[in-house]
Amino acid sequence: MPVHNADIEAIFTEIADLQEILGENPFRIRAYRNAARVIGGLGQEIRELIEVGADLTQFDGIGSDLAQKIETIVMTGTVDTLENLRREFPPGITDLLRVQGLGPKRLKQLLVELKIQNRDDLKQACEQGLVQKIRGFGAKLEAAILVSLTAQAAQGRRFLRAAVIPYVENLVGHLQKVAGVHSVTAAGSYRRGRDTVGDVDILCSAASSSPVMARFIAYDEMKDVLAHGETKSSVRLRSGLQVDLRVVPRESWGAALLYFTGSQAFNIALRKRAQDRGLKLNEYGLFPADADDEKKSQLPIIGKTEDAIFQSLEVPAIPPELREDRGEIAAALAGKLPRLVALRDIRGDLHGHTDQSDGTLTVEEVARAAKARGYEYIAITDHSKRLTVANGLDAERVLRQIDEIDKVNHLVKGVRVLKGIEVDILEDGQLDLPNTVLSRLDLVIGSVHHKFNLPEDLQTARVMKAMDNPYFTIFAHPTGRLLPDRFPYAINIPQIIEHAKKRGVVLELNANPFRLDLDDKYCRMAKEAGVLISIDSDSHTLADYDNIKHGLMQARRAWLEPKDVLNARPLAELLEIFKRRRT
Ligand code: DGT
Ligand code: CA
Ligand code: CA
Ligand code: ZN
Repeated sequence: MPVHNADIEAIFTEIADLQEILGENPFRIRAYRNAARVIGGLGQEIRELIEVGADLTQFDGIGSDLAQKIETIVMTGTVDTLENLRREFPPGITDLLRVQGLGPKRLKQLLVELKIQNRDDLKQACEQGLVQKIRGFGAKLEAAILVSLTAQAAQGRRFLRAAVIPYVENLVGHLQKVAGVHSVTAAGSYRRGRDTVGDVDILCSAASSSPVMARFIAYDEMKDVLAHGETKSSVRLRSGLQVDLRVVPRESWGAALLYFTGSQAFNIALRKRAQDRGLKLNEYGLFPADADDEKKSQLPIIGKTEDAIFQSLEVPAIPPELREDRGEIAAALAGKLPRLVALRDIRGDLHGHTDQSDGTLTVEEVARAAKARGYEYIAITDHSKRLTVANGLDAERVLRQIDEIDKVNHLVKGVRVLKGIEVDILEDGQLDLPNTVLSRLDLVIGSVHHKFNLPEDLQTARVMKAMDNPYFTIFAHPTGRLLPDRFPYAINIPQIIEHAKKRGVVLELNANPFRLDLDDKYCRMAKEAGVLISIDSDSHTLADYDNIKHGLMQARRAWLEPKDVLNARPLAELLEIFKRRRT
């Protein structure tokens, strides 16, 4: 997950808090708090500054030591100073620091006097009335802590987009049934196709809002109603997912959809475009800038569809996946919006497992599944022998599988089964099978499945060495992240992209919704460097072949066009690329 300024701010604040509990040097503590504040207030993402090689010591309160730590956090998601401090405390300490009303001083009292280890302990102590008895606490603070603990349980997490799809579809269906409803759709980060969503924003247009609100509140997955108004409500579902609903009149549908789809940064940029043209854009529509609020209702507004608003602003319509203020408005104005890759462009899938390793399908079943999807080709890429937990293949079993694939290619017509392997990259950058075996295959996917904790330079060198092997075709799930919370291992992706370009290696966008690796930003970086991306399902079961749609969403967010995607190429071209790589 990319590190945002808010993450760095939170880490520095936690370091300061923990040092304060330990009674460490007040000047160091203040330095961390200062830096946290400065970073929290920056208008630009630190990780982007680092990407362009900016000097972080230009900012107030950031010396070379803190600059170093910031870079480490951006690369790895954490820093030793924090990890070492955390080891001095019970594992629940980070959660406890987030409880409102508890500064480091009070938390220290709780740790010492009540031996509190985590939120559950604290909740219990509050319920037993032990907390109010501590010097300086009192009944009021105890009650406030209890409220904060309850609210916190449901907050602060992001949900996998793929995991909320069933809820969204179900809820949209539920609301569509209300009489007088015209359109219902999910907006927000969900519509933009982000890998995770903070909450779901549902937009509805209807003649009257109250029946829609009533049916929303009566939805049977509902747990808490957080806010309930005439046109706007917020609820929490039993799964913990927050859903915001807005009901708007039909005349404002397009304007509201545009606004609530966001992103916020995109909205600001588009509003500026409106201002520059003497117009005012908000969630109700597009107005002359000088219209005051009273007269507004009488003016003809443009707001019924997103397209109508884009047209009035003389901006070609920008797909939701691109609305992040990453240059899409300028590209649209220059007539250079990408023709985004779509499912119909995908001609095959190059990463999938069979029952020979940890999958469930036979080679023949894989071939038939691919044919049923209308694919031109499908690759079998089982694990290699080091991955014993997945029953990885040794040389002999690979050769047997090659024979089997030949047989299936005779049997099942109309789709080509490609011979591949997902070979482990060993710690020294060697591959887990000899080249004499790899040379018999059509393609070789390389993966890091162990030794995740190497320092960044060694991890990067390990993978680059593996890429030097002429049989190495695709680098799979390059950062190893697992959503929503396993950080990527430390690896220098810009350097990997550069090396991939040099060697003609393809990078994977693993479409498993827990991975989506490379992410959208790195895929775009690869595209710009001229490195091909392979969007692969990494299937272990029949249902997994559908993962491709999650991968496509990220590919679109990365501005990828069919020409940037390896498996949008016809078979003959694909085989040519594989062959070229080996010579
Ligand atoms: P999330 O929920 O964290 O995954 O991200 P979003 O983008 O869905 O954000 P959310 O749910 O807070 O708001 C939905 C959209 O509403 C957001 O993308 C843009 C719009 N929006 C919300 N607050 C503001 C605001 O203060 N200014 C502007 N310009 N737009 C906003
Ligand atoms: Ca949202
Ligand atoms: Ca929201
Ligand atoms: Zn795999």
